[in-house]
Amino acid sequence: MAESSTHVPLKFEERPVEEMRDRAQSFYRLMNGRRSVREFSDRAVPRDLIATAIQTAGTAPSGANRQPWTFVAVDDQEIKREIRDAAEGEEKKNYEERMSEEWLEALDPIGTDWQKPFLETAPWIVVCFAESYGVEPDGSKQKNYYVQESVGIACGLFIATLHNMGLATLTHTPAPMSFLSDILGRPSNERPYILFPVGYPADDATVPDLSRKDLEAIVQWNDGHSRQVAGGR
Ligand code: IYR
Repeated sequence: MAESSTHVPLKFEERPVEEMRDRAQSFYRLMNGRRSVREFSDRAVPRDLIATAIQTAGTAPSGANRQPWTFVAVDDQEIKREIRDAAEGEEKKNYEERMSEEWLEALDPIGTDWQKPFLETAPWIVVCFAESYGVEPDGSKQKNYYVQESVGIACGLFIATLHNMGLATLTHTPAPMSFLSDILGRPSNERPYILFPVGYPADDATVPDLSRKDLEAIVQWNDGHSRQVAGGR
C-alpha cells in the first residue's frame, strides 16, 4: 500500500440474513415501481430535498475518488424557458432530420417527440455535468479516470434517491447538449451528461405500458447451484 495513504477502520453493520432478505425485497419492490415521467405538475418542491438528492448522488464510487461531477439545480422560470427553447430546437432537428427510421421506430412505443414542455413545468431541472479533467489552481490539467462510469453511477443513485423520497424524474439527453454549458455557465472541462426534470407527476400523467426483463433474461449464473440443476458440462 502506498506510504502516503491513510486508512481508517470500516464502519460496517452486519445484519441477520432474514433482515437482509426483507430489505432486499422491499428495496426491489420500491425500485420496480419507478417509472420515467414526462408529464409533471408545477407544484413546488422544497430546495432541501434536491440538495439531499445531490448529496446522495455524490456518495457514488468514482475513479481514483476524483468525484468528477457537478449538479446544476435550476428553479428559475426564465432559465428553464431558455433551456426548453434550446432543447426543443435541437430535438426538432433530431426527430425531423437527424434520427434514423430505425431509431424513430424504436422510440415509437415510448411516444416521445421533439416537444419538451416538462422542461418548463417541472419545478426543478437538475443537470449533471461530467468533469473530463480537473484543473489545478495553477491552471494545469489533472487526469480523471473512468469518468463515464463514475458519473453514470452517481446519476443512478440520484434517480433512486428521488424515487425513494417520492419525487419523479426523467433521464433526458437532448442532443447535442452543449447549449447547457453556455446557458448554465459551466467551464470547458465539463460536459453536460444527463438533464433531469424533477418534481411531482401531473395528476393525469400516463406512462408507456412497458415491462422489465425477467431475472432469467438478465442473469447468467455460473455457480454450484446451477451446475446441479442444469447438469453442467
Ligand atoms: N433525446 C430524445 C430522443 C430519445 C432517445 C432515446 I434512446 C430515448 O429512450 C428517448 C428519447 C428525446 O428526449 O426525445
